[in-house]
Amino acid sequence: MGAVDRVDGVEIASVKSVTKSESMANSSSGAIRLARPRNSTAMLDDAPGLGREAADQGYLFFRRLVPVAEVLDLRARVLDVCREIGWLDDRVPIAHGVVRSAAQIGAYDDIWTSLQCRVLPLPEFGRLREHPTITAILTAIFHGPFLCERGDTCRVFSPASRKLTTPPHQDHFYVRGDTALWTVWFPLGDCPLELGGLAVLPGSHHAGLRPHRDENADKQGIDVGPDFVWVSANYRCGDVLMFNSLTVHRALENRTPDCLRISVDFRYQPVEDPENPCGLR
Ligand SMILES: O=C(O)CCC(=O)C(=O)O
Repeated sequence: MGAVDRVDGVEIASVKSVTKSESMANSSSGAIRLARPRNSTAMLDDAPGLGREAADQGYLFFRRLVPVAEVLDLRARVLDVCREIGWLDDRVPIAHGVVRSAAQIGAYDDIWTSLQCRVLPLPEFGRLREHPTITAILTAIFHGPFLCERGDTCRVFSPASRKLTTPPHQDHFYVRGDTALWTVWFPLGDCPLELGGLAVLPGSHHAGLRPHRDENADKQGIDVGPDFVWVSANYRCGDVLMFNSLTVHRALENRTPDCLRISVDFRYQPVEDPENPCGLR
């Protein structure tokens, strides 16, 4: 797979490198190279094929895997919480998810914890975590039964928050436990590149755990050189990205003028190692 000039019509040159801190940004600033992810949607009825693709690439990407209506139901509930917290511009319809001017959202602080406490128990959240289309794929990946609720998260990121943007990292650095753990990530709504979705490095899980560093313990990341080609997409509502806990991934910066990027990530692991991870990102 080579670098491409555009991903779904967006020039890669306009996607700037995002890193966990200004010091890292100085060492690796500049455009990052993006390509389209391999689309596994056509393999949904081929469980062995999905298992092979997952083992080989360390990620799977599906278009319109989960029902848009269910994703938008959860989005509406999360936006209610965002409004109550005071993050939204209340002159704009709540469904647009427009952020109050100058709000910097995405830090792992007390408000973030309060967001988790209010969103994770929602029935809409639980229904998506155990959606049959997702669990069927996980059965193919794990070749058998698995545990859910291994560290689920709802994320909200404001624009102009480069320092808060998720840096390149591997979940295993934070989760530890079983490297067979997989994360299922998707945006709650359409998420074009400029809104700052997730990007993964295909096949990076094969090289094991890499060194992570930063002065901020919550945002430790990997210094990835400029030659690596990431895959990301103009995600549409219902699209789903899945990746192994050793697969290197990052968020792209939210470069919209005023929109929140809202997403969820669910974690699962095979029953053979029921160690419950903690300290998840
Ligand atoms: O959504 C993000 O910015 C980070 C998500 C992530 O790193 C994960 O799901 O493991």
